[in-house]
Amino acid sequence: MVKETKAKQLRKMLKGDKLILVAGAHDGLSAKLAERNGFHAIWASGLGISAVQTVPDASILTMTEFLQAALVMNEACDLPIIADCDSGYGNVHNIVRMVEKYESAGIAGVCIEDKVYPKLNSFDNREQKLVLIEDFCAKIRAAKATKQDPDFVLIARVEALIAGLGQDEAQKRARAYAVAGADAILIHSKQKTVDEIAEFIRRWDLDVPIVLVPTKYPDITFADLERMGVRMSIYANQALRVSVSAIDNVLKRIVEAGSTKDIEGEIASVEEIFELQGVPEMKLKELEFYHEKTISS
Ligand code: SPV
Ligand code: MG
Repeated sequence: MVKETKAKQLRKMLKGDKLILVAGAHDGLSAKLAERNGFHAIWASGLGISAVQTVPDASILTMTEFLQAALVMNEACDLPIIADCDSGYGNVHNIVRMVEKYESAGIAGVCIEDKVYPKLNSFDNREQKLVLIEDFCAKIRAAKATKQDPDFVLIARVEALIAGLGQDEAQKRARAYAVAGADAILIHSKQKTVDEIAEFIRRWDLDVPIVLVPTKYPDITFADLERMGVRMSIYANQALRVSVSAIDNVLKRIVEAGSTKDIEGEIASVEEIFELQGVPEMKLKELEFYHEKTISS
């Protein structure tokens, strides 16, 4: 039987009525850990991929570097990858090449946001500049016209609330992007409560699913999201942030204690790392390929 593509899996989830839980990843290991913990898809986070190279999330890395990172995640786990493609690395011509490259690499879907290129992370407190609605609709049309696989997903991200342009502008943009062919609308907010998002959703009456990134309003629960009819919730940077605090904490304690005795019981064993790297499968392959079973356990 032919295996369902990851794009089809993502498309099916998007068409369903269950909340899709998406974990932000910054490398293959974080993608695999998200899979192990029951998430349904991976967000190849622009913030995360930039952060692990210690550069700002401000279109500093190239599309090729972001794609390469998404590819590593795609190979590391069986979950569909949604690539955070920022503002699309340029204009409509860049979007065409972007979709060709991401789709042919087996990425299940991409998300583009209506900010200018180069962009700034949404939580950067400098001015957030948006492109004209018509220019962003042209990007959506270019992406739709380029993709070969009908299941390949295109998410359009509205940054009007982030830019402080208000609810009317957010609705206007979201509607235009849905009409231009977006498969889902990601509405982003940096408010500390859910009110702004709730208001947007109350007014949303198109049959195009809503995606949230509840970083700044962490009180919202899965049950709240389901009640509000949200289709996808992206936990974009928690894995990245915990890795920073965990690494920092352990390294600090080693230096302070002068040995690793006290932390040894708290950190992953080398065997667990081997497991995540696929060493058990590697051993099975050796048994399969060598006729004399001389492989040490
Ligand atoms: C990312 O993870 O890169 C995102 C989400 O785009 S945010 O950082 O909230 O902009
Ligand atoms: Mg991003």
